[in-house]
Amino acid sequence: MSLKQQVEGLEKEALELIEKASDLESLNSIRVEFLGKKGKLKSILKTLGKLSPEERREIGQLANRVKEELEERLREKEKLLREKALEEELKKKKIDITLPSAWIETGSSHPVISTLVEISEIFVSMGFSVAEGPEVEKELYNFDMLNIPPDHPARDMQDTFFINKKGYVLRTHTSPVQIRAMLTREPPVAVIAPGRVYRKDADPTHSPMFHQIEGLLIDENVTFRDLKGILKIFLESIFGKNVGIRFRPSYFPFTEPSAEVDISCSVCGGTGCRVCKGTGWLEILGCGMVDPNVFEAAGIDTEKYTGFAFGLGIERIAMLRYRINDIRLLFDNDMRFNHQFKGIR
Ligand code: FA5
Repeated sequence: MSLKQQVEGLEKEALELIEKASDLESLNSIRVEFLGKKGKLKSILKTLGKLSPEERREIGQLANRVKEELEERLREKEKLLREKALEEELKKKKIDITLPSAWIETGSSHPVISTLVEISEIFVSMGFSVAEGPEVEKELYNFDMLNIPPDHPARDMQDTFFINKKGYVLRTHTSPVQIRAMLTREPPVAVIAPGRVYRKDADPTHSPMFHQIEGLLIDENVTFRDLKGILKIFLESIFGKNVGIRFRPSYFPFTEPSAEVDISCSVCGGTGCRVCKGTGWLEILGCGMVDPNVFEAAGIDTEKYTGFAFGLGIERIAMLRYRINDIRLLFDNDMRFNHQFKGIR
């Protein structure tokens, strides 16, 4: 067989094999077999030296054409096989977008916590900073230094949970943080103290664990008018300009004069319900001018400084905002209730 016939035969054989190749692997072995360094085409070309110059040119040209053609065919076939492989892969991984998705429960902040954060932000925007104190508190700070000595009837105003450590109680209000602030800061002082407090109390508007935010401002020439102004700004930002606000004279051992503040009941719109006990109003905070006895106990100059303090009940505010008619709903952890507050902030 002449060299020309051998090259043409090789071309035919290779083209047939390329045509039949069904995967990339066999295509690659065809490439190696025919065009590789030790491939069939190369070994034929090695014998070129034995030919006359004309024959060498002719076979040389033929071999080049065959090489180019085979390369071209291999490229085309490779493209085709790659597309086919991808198609099959996609077919295998086909996603049924009509299938129901896996249920992922998203959490949300509790209405009491969102209310607490929102209230804190309002006071922080007015220049108050946030202070903290422990929930297991010294009786000294929870009562004595707040002008409530042992055996004073005022201790009965807040039914206390005592613990097995003498001299300590579960704090009944956030007011002991006032004492902590006075003992550690120099006036002027402007702090709020949000946190949990505990009392032996349970009915639709009283919970044994609830949250308060304490406020304390000490400076020269602070008056009751400043207290009213600050609370008015705060209440209007939470409840809107049309909210009914009522200051009622009251008594707290650590403030003089003292007041309690009521808000018109948004649960019933003021007509009377079990939240407002038929009165149309709900008490949300206690406040007053810091009693000089408290300043003296904490070593603050009563000649120079005056101050106001307030303590507000977060749950009561959350109840009015979201029209919740029983405080206990806030702590039952019923998911049907909790889910209603998703995305309120
Ligand atoms: C006090 O706790 C005072 N420390 C507040 C204060 C601070 C007065 C600074 C003056 C100066 P009182 O016991 O009234 O006050 O409680 C304050 C608020 O907490 C109430 O207005 C009410 O909104 C809320 N509150 C009281 N008891 C409960 C309870 N058991 N459950 C839910 N909220 C309550």
